[in-house]
Amino acid sequence: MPMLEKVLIANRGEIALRVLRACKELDIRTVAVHSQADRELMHVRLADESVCIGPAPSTESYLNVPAIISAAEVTNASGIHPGYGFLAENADFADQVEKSGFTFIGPTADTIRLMGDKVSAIEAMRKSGVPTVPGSNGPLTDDNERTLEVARSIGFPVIVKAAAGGGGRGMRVVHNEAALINSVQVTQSEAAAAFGSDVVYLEKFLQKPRHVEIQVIADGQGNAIHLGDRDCSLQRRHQKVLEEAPAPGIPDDLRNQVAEACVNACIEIGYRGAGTFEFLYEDGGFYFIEMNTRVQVEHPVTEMITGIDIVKEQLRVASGMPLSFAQEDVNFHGHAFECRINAEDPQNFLPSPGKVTTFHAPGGLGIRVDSHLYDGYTVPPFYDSLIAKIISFGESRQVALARMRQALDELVVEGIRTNTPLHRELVLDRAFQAGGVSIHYLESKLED
Ligand code: MV4
Repeated sequence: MPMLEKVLIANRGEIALRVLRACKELDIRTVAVHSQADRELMHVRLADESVCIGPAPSTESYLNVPAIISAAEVTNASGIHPGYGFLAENADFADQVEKSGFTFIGPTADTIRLMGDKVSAIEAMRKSGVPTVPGSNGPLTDDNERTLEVARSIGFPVIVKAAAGGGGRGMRVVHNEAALINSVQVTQSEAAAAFGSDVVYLEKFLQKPRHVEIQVIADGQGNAIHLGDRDCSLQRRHQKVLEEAPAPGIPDDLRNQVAEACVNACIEIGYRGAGTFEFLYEDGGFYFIEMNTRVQVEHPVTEMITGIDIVKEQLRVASGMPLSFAQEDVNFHGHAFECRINAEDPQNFLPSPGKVTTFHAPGGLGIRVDSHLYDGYTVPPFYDSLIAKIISFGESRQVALARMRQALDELVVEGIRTNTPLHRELVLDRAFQAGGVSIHYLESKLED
Protein backbone atom coordinates (compact mmCIF):
# COMPACT_ATOMS: atom_id res chain seq x y z
CA MET A 1 0.00 0.00 0.00
CA PRO A 2 1.66 3.28 -1.03
CA MET A 3 1.39 6.47 1.02
CA LEU A 4 -1.17 9.06 -0.05
CA GLU A 5 0.43 11.35 -2.64
CA LYS A 6 -1.37 14.61 -2.07
CA VAL A 7 -3.44 15.69 0.91
CA LEU A 8 -5.97 18.50 1.03
CA ILE A 9 -6.06 20.08 4.47
CA ALA A 10 -9.70 20.98 5.17
CA ASN A 11 -9.01 23.21 8.15
CA ARG A 12 -7.23 26.37 9.25
CA GLY A 13 -4.98 27.81 11.96
CA GLU A 14 -2.59 25.80 14.06
CA ILE A 15 -4.00 22.38 13.21
CA ALA A 16 -3.72 23.02 9.46
CA LEU A 17 -0.04 23.85 10.02
CA ARG A 18 0.35 20.75 12.22
CA VAL A 19 -1.07 18.53 9.45
CA LEU A 20 1.07 20.26 6.81
CA ARG A 21 4.23 19.56 8.83
CA ALA A 22 3.39 15.86 9.07
CA CYS A 23 2.70 15.71 5.32
CA LYS A 24 6.02 17.43 4.51
CA GLU A 25 7.88 14.92 6.67
CA LEU A 26 6.24 12.07 4.77
CA ASP A 27 6.87 13.70 1.37
CA ILE A 28 3.16 14.09 0.78
CA ARG A 29 2.19 17.09 -1.36
CA THR A 30 -0.21 19.53 0.30
CA VAL A 31 -3.22 21.56 -0.73
CA ALA A 32 -4.39 24.34 1.58
CA VAL A 33 -8.01 25.42 1.27
CA HIS A 34 -8.88 28.69 2.90
CA SER A 35 -11.61 31.30 3.19
CA GLN A 36 -11.34 34.84 1.85
CA ALA A 37 -10.42 35.96 5.38
CA ASP A 38 -7.58 33.44 5.66
CA ARG A 39 -5.26 34.26 2.75
CA GLU A 40 -2.53 35.22 5.22
CA LEU A 41 -2.48 31.92 7.13
CA MET A 42 0.97 30.44 7.66
CA HIS A 43 0.12 27.04 6.17
CA VAL A 44 -1.35 28.63 3.04
CA ARG A 45 2.10 30.05 2.28
CA LEU A 46 3.82 26.76 3.01
CA ALA A 47 1.46 24.49 1.08
CA ASP A 48 2.34 23.32 -2.43
CA GLU A 49 -1.00 24.65 -3.68
CA SER A 50 -3.83 26.67 -2.24
CA VAL A 51 -7.47 27.18 -3.17
CA CYS A 52 -9.88 29.81 -1.87
CA ILE A 53 -13.10 27.95 -1.09
CA GLY A 54 -15.42 30.80 -0.15
CA PRO A 55 -16.23 33.85 1.96
CA ALA A 56 -15.18 34.30 5.58
CA PRO A 57 -18.14 32.68 7.40
CA SER A 58 -17.26 29.03 7.99
CA THR A 59 -20.69 27.89 6.75
CA GLU A 60 -19.61 29.19 3.34
CA SER A 61 -16.01 27.97 3.46
CA TYR A 62 -14.70 25.38 5.95
CA LEU A 63 -18.16 23.79 6.20
CA ASN A 64 -18.85 24.08 2.46
CA VAL A 65 -18.67 20.44 1.38
CA PRO A 66 -19.11 20.95 -2.40
CA ALA A 67 -16.41 23.68 -2.41
CA ILE A 68 -13.96 21.41 -0.56
CA ILE A 69 -14.63 18.41 -2.79
CA SER A 70 -14.28 20.62 -5.89
CA ALA A 71 -10.93 21.88 -4.58
CA ALA A 72 -9.80 18.26 -4.14
CA GLU A 73 -10.90 17.53 -7.71
CA VAL A 74 -9.19 20.49 -9.37
CA THR A 75 -5.93 19.88 -7.47
CA ASN A 76 -6.09 16.11 -7.96
CA ALA A 77 -5.65 15.47 -4.23
CA SER A 78 -5.74 11.86 -3.03
CA GLY A 79 -6.78 12.38 0.59
CA ILE A 80 -8.59 14.95 2.74
CA HIS A 81 -7.52 15.63 6.32
CA PRO A 82 -10.34 17.30 8.29
CA GLY A 83 -8.32 18.33 11.39
CA TYR A 84 -10.64 18.95 14.36
CA GLY A 85 -13.92 20.85 14.52
CA PHE A 86 -15.63 21.90 11.26
CA LEU A 87 -16.31 18.67 9.26
CA ALA A 88 -14.05 16.33 11.22
CA GLU A 89 -16.90 14.33 12.78
CA ASN A 90 -19.46 14.77 10.04
CA ALA A 91 -20.31 11.28 8.76
CA ASP A 92 -22.04 12.63 5.63
CA PHE A 93 -18.87 14.54 4.73
CA ALA A 94 -16.76 11.40 5.19
CA ASP A 95 -19.24 9.55 2.96
CA GLN A 96 -19.11 12.21 0.24
CA VAL A 97 -15.32 12.37 0.33
CA GLU A 98 -15.09 8.61 -0.20
CA LYS A 99 -17.87 8.53 -2.82
CA SER A 100 -16.01 11.22 -4.76
CA GLY A 101 -12.99 8.93 -4.89
CA PHE A 102 -10.84 10.54 -2.18
CA THR A 103 -9.54 9.08 1.06
CA PHE A 104 -11.06 10.52 4.22
CA ILE A 105 -8.29 10.70 6.80
CA GLY A 106 -10.27 9.38 9.72
CA PRO A 107 -12.57 6.48 10.58
CA THR A 108 -15.25 5.18 8.22
CA ALA A 109 -18.48 7.15 7.95
CA ASP A 110 -20.26 4.28 9.72
CA THR A 111 -17.89 4.51 12.69
CA ILE A 112 -18.37 8.29 12.89
CA ARG A 113 -22.13 7.71 12.83
CA LEU A 114 -21.92 5.04 15.54
CA MET A 115 -20.01 7.41 17.85
CA GLY A 116 -22.07 10.47 16.91
CA ASP A 117 -25.09 8.74 18.43
CA LYS A 118 -24.11 8.64 22.10
CA VAL A 119 -26.62 5.87 22.87
CA SER A 120 -25.11 3.55 20.26
CA ALA A 121 -21.56 4.57 21.24
CA ILE A 122 -22.15 3.71 24.90
CA GLU A 123 -23.83 0.43 23.98
CA ALA A 124 -20.92 -0.60 21.72
CA MET A 125 -18.41 0.23 24.44
CA ARG A 126 -20.37 -1.49 27.20
CA LYS A 127 -20.55 -4.65 25.06
CA SER A 128 -16.77 -4.50 24.57
CA GLY A 129 -16.07 -4.29 28.28
CA VAL A 130 -15.36 -0.57 28.57
CA PRO A 131 -16.72 0.72 31.92
CA THR A 132 -19.70 3.08 31.43
CA VAL A 133 -21.82 5.28 33.70
CA PRO A 134 -24.76 3.46 35.36
CA GLY A 135 -27.81 4.54 33.38
CA SER A 136 -30.76 3.69 31.17
CA ASN A 137 -28.62 1.59 28.77
CA GLY A 138 -30.60 2.88 25.85
CA PRO A 139 -33.10 5.59 24.91
CA LEU A 140 -35.87 6.65 27.28
CA THR A 141 -39.37 5.76 26.09
CA ASP A 142 -42.69 7.50 26.69
CA ASP A 143 -43.31 5.00 29.50
CA ASN A 144 -42.89 7.46 32.41
CA GLU A 145 -43.20 4.72 35.04
CA ARG A 146 -40.26 2.87 33.50
CA THR A 147 -38.23 6.15 33.35
CA LEU A 148 -38.95 6.72 37.06
CA GLU A 149 -37.90 3.16 37.87
CA VAL A 150 -34.61 3.55 35.99
CA ALA A 151 -33.86 6.81 37.83
CA ARG A 152 -34.77 5.30 41.21
CA SER A 153 -32.58 2.29 40.62
CA ILE A 154 -29.50 4.37 39.71
CA GLY A 155 -30.32 6.97 42.38
CA PHE A 156 -30.56 10.76 42.19
CA PRO A 157 -29.06 13.05 41.00
CA VAL A 158 -29.31 11.80 37.41
CA ILE A 159 -28.49 13.53 34.12
CA VAL A 160 -30.68 13.48 30.99
CA LYS A 161 -28.60 13.65 27.82
CA ALA A 162 -29.52 13.95 24.14
CA ALA A 163 -28.24 11.01 22.06
CA ALA A 164 -27.25 13.45 19.32
CA GLY A 165 -25.65 15.89 21.79
CA GLY A 166 -22.17 15.69 23.23
CA GLY A 167 -19.50 18.13 24.22
CA GLY A 168 -21.86 19.62 26.79
CA ARG A 169 -24.83 20.31 24.50
CA GLY A 170 -28.30 18.96 25.31
CA MET A 171 -27.95 17.86 28.93
CA ARG A 172 -30.00 18.49 32.09
CA VAL A 173 -29.29 17.47 35.68
CA VAL A 174 -32.26 16.21 37.69
CA HIS A 175 -32.13 16.19 41.50
CA ASN A 176 -35.39 14.49 42.47
CA GLU A 177 -38.32 12.38 41.28
CA ALA A 178 -40.71 15.33 41.15
CA ALA A 179 -38.62 17.07 38.47
CA LEU A 180 -37.79 13.99 36.37
CA ILE A 181 -40.52 13.63 33.76
CA ASN A 182 -40.69 17.35 32.98
CA SER A 183 -36.89 17.50 32.63
CA VAL A 184 -36.95 14.54 30.24
CA GLN A 185 -39.64 16.22 28.11
CA VAL A 186 -37.85 19.58 28.04
CA THR A 187 -34.55 17.92 27.06
CA GLN A 188 -36.39 15.96 24.36
CA SER A 189 -37.90 19.07 22.77
CA GLU A 190 -34.62 21.01 23.02
CA ALA A 191 -32.82 18.07 21.40
CA ALA A 192 -35.42 17.86 18.62
CA ALA A 193 -34.93 21.56 17.88
CA ALA A 194 -31.13 21.55 18.15
CA PHE A 195 -30.20 18.20 16.59
CA GLY A 196 -33.33 16.99 14.78
CA SER A 197 -33.58 13.99 17.10
CA ASP A 198 -35.50 13.84 20.38
CA VAL A 199 -33.76 10.68 21.59
CA VAL A 200 -32.52 11.08 25.17
CA TYR A 201 -30.97 8.77 27.75
CA LEU A 202 -30.30 8.79 31.47
CA GLU A 203 -27.10 8.48 33.49
CA LYS A 204 -26.13 8.75 37.11
CA PHE A 205 -24.87 12.33 37.56
CA LEU A 206 -21.30 12.30 38.84
CA GLN A 207 -20.88 15.37 41.02
CA LYS A 208 -17.14 16.00 41.15
CA PRO A 209 -15.42 13.96 38.45
CA ARG A 210 -12.24 14.54 36.51
CA HIS A 211 -12.14 14.43 32.71
CA VAL A 212 -9.65 11.74 31.77
CA GLU A 213 -9.36 10.52 28.19
CA ILE A 214 -7.48 7.72 26.46
CA GLN A 215 -5.80 8.13 23.07
CA VAL A 216 -5.97 5.22 20.66
CA ILE A 217 -4.86 4.61 17.12
CA ALA A 218 -5.86 1.68 14.95
CA ASP A 219 -5.20 0.60 11.38
CA GLY A 220 -8.46 -1.22 10.65
CA GLN A 221 -6.33 -4.28 9.84
CA GLY A 222 -6.63 -5.81 13.30
CA ASN A 223 -4.01 -3.63 14.98
CA ALA A 224 -5.01 -1.16 17.66
CA ILE A 225 -2.86 0.40 20.35
CA HIS A 226 -3.33 2.99 23.08
CA LEU A 227 -1.07 5.94 23.80
CA GLY A 228 -2.12 6.36 27.41
CA ASP A 229 -4.26 9.00 29.02
CA ARG A 230 -4.62 12.76 29.42
CA ASP A 231 -6.30 14.84 32.09
CA CYS A 232 -8.39 17.66 30.61
CA SER A 233 -10.30 18.68 33.72
CA LEU A 234 -9.29 22.35 33.58
CA GLN A 235 -12.09 23.75 31.44
CA ARG A 236 -14.48 26.66 31.26
CA ARG A 237 -17.90 26.34 29.61
CA HIS A 238 -16.86 23.03 28.03
CA GLN A 239 -13.74 24.60 26.50
CA LYS A 240 -10.54 22.95 27.66
CA VAL A 241 -7.92 25.37 28.90
CA LEU A 242 -4.90 23.36 30.10
CA GLU A 243 -4.27 19.64 29.63
CA GLU A 244 -1.63 17.17 30.75
CA ALA A 245 -0.39 13.64 30.16
CA PRO A 246 -0.43 11.31 31.94
CA ALA A 247 -3.42 12.02 34.19
CA PRO A 248 -1.88 12.45 37.65
CA GLY A 249 -2.52 10.16 40.60
CA ILE A 250 -4.17 7.22 38.84
CA PRO A 251 -2.92 3.74 39.78
CA ASP A 252 -0.97 2.30 36.83
CA ASP A 253 -2.77 -1.05 36.94
CA LEU A 254 -6.13 0.74 36.64
CA ARG A 255 -5.06 3.06 33.82
CA ASN A 256 -3.60 0.12 31.89
CA GLN A 257 -6.67 -2.02 32.42
CA VAL A 258 -9.02 0.69 31.08
CA ALA A 259 -6.66 1.50 28.17
CA GLU A 260 -6.61 -2.21 27.24
CA ALA A 261 -10.41 -2.27 27.30
CA CYS A 262 -10.37 0.67 24.84
CA VAL A 263 -7.95 -1.21 22.57
CA ASN A 264 -10.23 -4.26 22.66
CA ALA A 265 -13.21 -2.10 21.78
CA CYS A 266 -11.31 -0.66 18.79
CA ILE A 267 -10.58 -4.14 17.50
CA GLU A 268 -14.15 -5.28 18.09
CA ILE A 269 -15.69 -2.38 16.13
CA GLY A 270 -12.97 -2.43 13.44
CA TYR A 271 -11.82 1.08 14.30
CA ARG A 272 -9.39 2.83 11.95
CA GLY A 273 -7.60 6.08 12.68
CA ALA A 274 -6.86 8.15 15.76
CA GLY A 275 -9.54 8.30 18.42
CA THR A 276 -10.16 9.36 21.98
CA PHE A 277 -12.24 7.61 24.63
CA GLU A 278 -13.60 10.23 27.02
CA PHE A 279 -14.13 9.18 30.61
CA LEU A 280 -15.29 10.73 33.81
CA TYR A 281 -13.02 9.63 36.66
CA GLU A 282 -14.40 9.75 40.17
CA ASP A 283 -13.55 7.90 43.40
CA GLY A 284 -11.11 5.60 41.64
CA GLY A 285 -13.52 4.58 38.87
CA PHE A 286 -13.52 5.24 35.09
CA TYR A 287 -16.86 5.87 33.37
CA PHE A 288 -16.98 6.13 29.56
CA ILE A 289 -19.13 9.01 28.27
CA GLU A 290 -18.22 9.65 24.62
CA MET A 291 -15.74 8.82 21.88
CA ASN A 292 -14.10 11.42 19.62
CA THR A 293 -13.23 10.16 16.15
CA ARG A 294 -10.75 12.91 15.25
CA VAL A 295 -7.31 14.17 16.18
CA GLN A 296 -7.74 16.41 19.20
CA VAL A 297 -6.37 19.82 20.09
CA GLU A 298 -4.48 18.32 23.03
CA HIS A 299 -2.83 15.46 21.09
CA PRO A 300 0.68 17.00 21.54
CA VAL A 301 0.91 16.10 25.25
CA THR A 302 0.54 12.45 24.26
CA GLU A 303 3.14 12.84 21.51
CA MET A 304 5.57 14.31 24.04
CA ILE A 305 5.32 11.39 26.48
CA THR A 306 5.33 8.66 23.80
CA GLY A 307 7.48 10.13 21.02
CA ILE A 308 4.84 9.03 18.53
CA ASP A 309 3.65 11.42 15.82
CA ILE A 310 -0.12 10.93 15.91
CA VAL A 311 -0.81 12.87 12.70
CA LYS A 312 1.79 10.87 10.75
CA GLU A 313 0.16 7.66 12.00
CA GLN A 314 -3.23 9.01 10.88
CA LEU A 315 -1.78 9.53 7.40
CA ARG A 316 -0.22 6.05 7.38
CA VAL A 317 -3.35 4.16 8.41
CA ALA A 318 -5.55 6.23 6.07
CA SER A 319 -3.18 5.22 3.25
CA GLY A 320 -3.94 1.58 4.07
CA MET A 321 -0.57 0.96 5.72
CA PRO A 322 -0.36 -0.87 9.03
CA LEU A 323 0.59 1.00 12.22
CA SER A 324 4.34 1.60 12.35
CA PHE A 325 4.66 0.14 15.89
CA ALA A 326 3.07 -2.33 18.31
CA GLN A 327 1.91 -1.77 21.89
CA GLU A 328 5.19 -3.20 23.22
CA ASP A 329 7.06 -0.48 21.30
CA VAL A 330 5.21 2.30 23.11
CA ASN A 331 7.21 3.60 26.06
CA PHE A 332 5.69 6.17 28.36
CA HIS A 333 8.25 8.62 29.55
CA GLY A 334 7.96 11.82 31.58
CA HIS A 335 5.13 14.33 31.78
CA ALA A 336 3.70 17.03 29.50
CA PHE A 337 1.39 20.03 29.80
CA GLU A 338 -0.40 22.09 27.17
CA CYS A 339 -1.64 25.66 27.65
CA ARG A 340 -4.17 26.82 25.07
CA ILE A 341 -3.49 30.46 24.26
CA ASN A 342 -6.65 32.16 23.03
CA ALA A 343 -7.14 35.58 21.47
CA GLU A 344 -9.57 36.71 24.14
CA ASP A 345 -10.00 39.36 26.79
CA PRO A 346 -8.49 37.99 30.01
CA GLN A 347 -11.21 39.73 32.07
CA ASN A 348 -14.43 38.80 30.29
CA PHE A 349 -13.29 36.03 27.88
CA LEU A 350 -14.73 37.89 24.87
CA PRO A 351 -12.87 37.27 21.57
CA SER A 352 -10.05 39.72 20.88
CA PRO A 353 -9.22 39.48 17.18
CA GLY A 354 -6.89 41.92 15.44
CA LYS A 355 -3.35 42.48 14.29
CA VAL A 356 -0.54 40.78 16.21
CA THR A 357 2.22 43.40 16.23
CA THR A 358 4.71 41.21 18.11
CA PHE A 359 4.81 37.44 18.56
CA HIS A 360 7.68 35.94 20.46
CA ALA A 361 7.45 32.19 21.06
CA PRO A 362 9.10 30.69 24.15
CA GLY A 363 11.79 28.05 23.74
CA GLY A 364 14.40 25.95 25.48
CA LEU A 365 14.66 22.29 26.38
CA GLY A 366 11.28 20.58 26.62
CA ILE A 367 9.23 23.39 25.07
CA ARG A 368 7.14 23.00 21.93
CA VAL A 369 4.94 25.68 20.40
CA ASP A 370 2.20 24.77 17.92
CA SER A 371 1.06 28.07 16.45
CA HIS A 372 0.36 29.71 13.11
CA LEU A 373 1.12 33.20 14.50
CA TYR A 374 3.83 35.52 13.19
CA ASP A 375 4.59 39.23 13.56
CA GLY A 376 2.02 41.20 11.59
CA TYR A 377 -0.57 38.37 11.33
CA THR A 378 -4.17 39.49 11.78
CA VAL A 379 -6.41 37.15 13.81
CA PRO A 380 -9.75 37.23 11.94
CA PRO A 381 -12.94 37.57 13.99
CA PHE A 382 -14.78 34.69 12.32
CA TYR A 383 -13.31 31.56 13.89
CA ASP A 384 -12.17 29.83 17.07
CA SER A 385 -9.89 32.02 19.21
CA LEU A 386 -7.09 29.44 19.66
CA ILE A 387 -3.86 31.07 18.45
CA ALA A 388 -1.12 28.99 20.06
CA LYS A 389 -0.49 25.89 22.11
CA ILE A 390 2.45 25.99 24.48
CA ILE A 391 3.52 22.45 25.30
CA SER A 392 6.08 21.58 27.96
CA PHE A 393 7.79 18.26 28.61
CA GLY A 394 9.86 17.11 31.59
CA GLU A 395 11.14 13.96 33.21
CA SER A 396 8.66 14.58 36.03
CA ARG A 397 5.43 16.56 36.41
CA GLN A 398 7.31 19.10 38.50
CA VAL A 399 9.97 19.70 35.84
CA ALA A 400 7.37 19.98 33.07
CA LEU A 401 5.43 22.49 35.15
CA ALA A 402 8.54 24.56 35.95
CA ARG A 403 9.33 24.70 32.23
CA MET A 404 5.76 25.77 31.46
CA ARG A 405 6.00 28.59 34.01
CA GLN A 406 9.15 29.88 32.34
CA ALA A 407 7.65 29.45 28.84
CA LEU A 408 4.61 31.52 29.80
CA ASP A 409 6.93 34.23 31.14
CA GLU A 410 8.81 34.26 27.83
CA LEU A 411 5.69 34.33 25.65
CA VAL A 412 4.96 37.73 24.07
CA VAL A 413 1.79 38.43 22.09
CA GLU A 414 1.23 42.14 21.46
CA GLY A 415 -1.56 43.91 19.59
CA ILE A 416 -4.37 41.65 20.81
CA ARG A 417 -5.45 40.42 24.23
CA THR A 418 -4.87 36.80 25.23
CA ASN A 419 -5.62 34.48 28.14
CA THR A 420 -1.91 34.21 29.02
CA PRO A 421 -2.52 35.90 32.42
CA LEU A 422 -4.93 33.08 33.34
CA HIS A 423 -2.33 30.45 32.46
CA ARG A 424 0.33 32.27 34.49
CA GLU A 425 -2.05 32.09 37.47
CA LEU A 426 -2.96 28.47 36.90
CA VAL A 427 0.62 27.20 36.87
CA LEU A 428 1.08 28.82 40.31
CA ASP A 429 -2.19 27.44 41.71
CA ARG A 430 -1.61 25.15 44.71
CA ALA A 431 -4.47 22.72 43.99
CA PHE A 432 -3.44 22.43 40.35
CA GLN A 433 0.18 21.90 41.37
CA ALA A 434 -0.94 19.05 43.63
CA GLY A 435 -2.72 17.44 40.63
CA GLY A 436 -6.12 15.89 40.10
CA VAL A 437 -8.57 18.82 40.33
CA SER A 438 -12.16 18.21 39.15
CA ILE A 439 -13.95 19.55 36.06
CA HIS A 440 -15.52 22.25 38.24
CA TYR A 441 -12.27 23.57 39.71
CA LEU A 442 -11.50 26.32 37.18
CA GLU A 443 -15.03 27.75 37.09
CA SER A 444 -15.16 27.89 40.92
CA LYS A 445 -11.71 29.50 41.02
CA LEU A 446 -12.85 32.14 38.52
CA GLU A 447 -15.93 32.91 40.62
CA ASP A 448 -13.93 34.16 43.62
C1 MV4 B 1 -21.59 14.07 32.75
C2 MV4 B 1 -21.27 14.76 33.94
C3 MV4 B 1 -21.60 14.17 35.14
N1 MV4 B 1 -22.21 12.95 35.16
N2 MV4 B 1 -22.20 12.87 32.83
C4 MV4 B 1 -20.25 17.49 29.70
C5 MV4 B 1 -19.67 17.36 28.34
C6 MV4 B 1 -20.01 16.01 27.87
N3 MV4 B 1 -18.87 15.48 27.20
C7 MV4 B 1 -20.38 15.24 29.08
N4 MV4 B 1 -20.43 16.16 30.16
C8 MV4 B 1 -20.67 15.75 31.43
N5 MV4 B 1 -21.28 14.55 31.55
C9 MV4 B 1 -22.49 12.34 34.00
N6 MV4 B 1 -23.09 11.16 34.04
C10 MV4 B 1 -20.62 16.00 33.83
C11 MV4 B 1 -20.31 16.50 32.57
C12 MV4 B 1 -19.61 17.74 32.53
C13 MV4 B 1 -18.29 17.80 32.05
C14 MV4 B 1 -17.63 16.69 31.56
C15 MV4 B 1 -16.35 16.76 31.07
C16 MV4 B 1 -15.67 17.98 31.08
C17 MV4 B 1 -16.30 19.09 31.55
C18 MV4 B 1 -17.62 19.03 32.04
C19 MV4 B 1 -18.23 20.17 32.54
C20 MV4 B 1 -19.51 20.11 33.01
C21 MV4 B 1 -20.20 18.90 33.00
